[in-house]
Amino acid sequence: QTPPIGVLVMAYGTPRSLEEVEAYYTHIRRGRAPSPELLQNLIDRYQAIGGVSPLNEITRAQAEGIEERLNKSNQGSFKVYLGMKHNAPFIADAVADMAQDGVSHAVTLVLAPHYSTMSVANYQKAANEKATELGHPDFVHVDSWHLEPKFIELLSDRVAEALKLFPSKDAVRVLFTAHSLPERILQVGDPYPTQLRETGDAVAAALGLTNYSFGWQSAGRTEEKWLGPDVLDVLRELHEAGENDVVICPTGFVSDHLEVLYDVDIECQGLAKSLGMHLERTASLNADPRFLDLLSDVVLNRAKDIP
Ligand code: FEC
Repeated sequence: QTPPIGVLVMAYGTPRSLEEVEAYYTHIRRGRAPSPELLQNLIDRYQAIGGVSPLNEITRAQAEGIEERLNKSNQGSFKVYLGMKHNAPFIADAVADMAQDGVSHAVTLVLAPHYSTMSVANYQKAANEKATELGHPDFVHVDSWHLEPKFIELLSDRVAEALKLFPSKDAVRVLFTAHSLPERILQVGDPYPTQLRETGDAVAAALGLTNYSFGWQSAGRTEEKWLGPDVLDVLRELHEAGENDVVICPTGFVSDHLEVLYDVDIECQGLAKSLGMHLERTASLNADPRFLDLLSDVVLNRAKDIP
């Protein structure tokens, strides 16, 4: 019996309880423990969204939905493994499981649409390093899927739904956002900012939007310069210019988690309320069947490159 084709689905990961926050944060900071103030600040944010992030649950549902679709496709048998960047099950553990199961070839997919040397590339590096150590599997990577027609359709529908919440949608500003990264990525010609722009432009074209722009959210708490403009500054500027109706589409994220439920729903929403603005956020893709159809198509397409 031929072993299944492996699919390594990778996502950010989240602490499963408040007790795990310190280890998680230390992992994100590449082994440097956060100061007590930084740690408390992060714990406070998790508490504000109910104590834990729904990210693990949603990621799991996404991975299961992808596997189910792949195995209905008649293109062979697939087994999905889930690997997280910053918490268990870690990417290396998932690769070890694949090797253990005798998986010789696998596709990797990161649950983030845009490629960056500081995001997707690091997921791929973690997978490659473990596979090199163990001798297999051989990976083909999906680098980005930010212009997949079904993704653009789905986001366009999400934006259209949010626009319906305004009495007149014509004057509403649509802001496409993604997680900020240190500005030094620009020096290596990183495609991340261009890819965000391409997604937003494609959604705007599909909907005939003209009043739209881009913002960066959730920048790290470090000294170095991060990609801007920050979405909070964008909201302030729009308000000053008399534009008070805004839809935020967190384009770089595919699930409800801290950066959406806190940074957008609490922080941006709090600012908007204090300025008397009307802010809506597009619903996250989560385990929407249309989203899982699109991701499994992306995997199937990439699996064609397996020898
Ligand atoms: O719900 C949750 O518990 C997890 C939410 C979560 C997601 C996420 C996605 C991305 N991040 C990206 C880059 C960075 C860089 C740093 C950084 C720091 C944090 C911290 C938390 C956190 N991130 Fe994250 N990120 C999530 C959570 N992220 C918590 C640490 C405290 C803080 O700054 O708020 C800075 C690291 C450093 O200090 O050196 C850089 C990128 C994404 C989107 C792509 C992806 O999902 O991989 C890029 C979800």
